[in-house]
Amino acid sequence: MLTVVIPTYQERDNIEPLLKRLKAVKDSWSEPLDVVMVDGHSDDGTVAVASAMLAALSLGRLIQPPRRDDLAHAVLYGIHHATGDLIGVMDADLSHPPELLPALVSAIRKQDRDMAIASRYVAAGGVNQWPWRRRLLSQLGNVMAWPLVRVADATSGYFVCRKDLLAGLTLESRGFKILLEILVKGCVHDVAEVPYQFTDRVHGRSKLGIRVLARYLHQLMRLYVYRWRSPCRHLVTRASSGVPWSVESVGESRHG
Ligand SMILES: Nc1nc2c(ncn2[C@@H]2O[C@H](COP(=O)(O)OP(=O)(O)O)[C@@H](O)[C@H]2O)c(=O)[nH]1
Ligand SMILES: [Mg+2]
Repeated sequence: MLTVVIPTYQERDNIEPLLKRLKAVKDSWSEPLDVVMVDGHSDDGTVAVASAMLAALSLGRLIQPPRRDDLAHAVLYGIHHATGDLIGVMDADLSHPPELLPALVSAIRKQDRDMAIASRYVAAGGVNQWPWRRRLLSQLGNVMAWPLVRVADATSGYFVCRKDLLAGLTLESRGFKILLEILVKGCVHDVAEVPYQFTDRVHGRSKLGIRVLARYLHQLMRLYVYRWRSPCRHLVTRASSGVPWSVESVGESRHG
């Protein structure tokens, strides 16, 4: 089963089209799919719209950490509550087409990979409508991560991985790019990159800002130190049992 974790903050107008598209994917696919939306205490109506639609479409549920969270914390919180053997992570803003999920899952199940990344930077992938400055920043982010992980789009926010891949990893909720954190700490090499066209959001605003960039640089620095202290000794780190992963434990309040 695939559990899709979707962090949301002030995404009211994107929820309906996103959940309708996810429902269409679910209905035309043999893989069981459910959705865990993790809301960062939006006050624009996201919670009410999402909770009602998730229930009406029998797609999943919306949860909220007790406090206002960050993006990385929201994703980890969602993974913690996910029940599928596969975990997907995607934005709520329609930048990440839900129709790609079957290709991502198939790359894992049929090619026996640990992870499939929706990639903007492999052949046939790309970004639509980005100003050159955002393109440059994104490319730069990947170039800076290249010595750590040999994937073209290590800063993608859209991926699917085996949940047991996370076994034993301590992922930091103050980190920003969870994918990069998993790739580095898990020494994940068995990765497929599936091309897609990133489309910029139509509704709402990106939360990417200077603070987020600074956090990315900080995260990179910590990951370089981490890799220097603990080099990868083996290629695949697929654990079979035990505590799946660790993150500071916080209570839960549930909606819908
Ligand atoms: N729960 C939670 N979700 C967030 C937060 N910040 C952003 N998001 C969501 O995370 C996803 C990525 O954020 P987005 O603004 O699209 O960043 P961008 O894609 O880098 O421009 C979107 O679905 C947002 O609604 C946050 O602080 N908490
Ligand atoms: Mg986005």
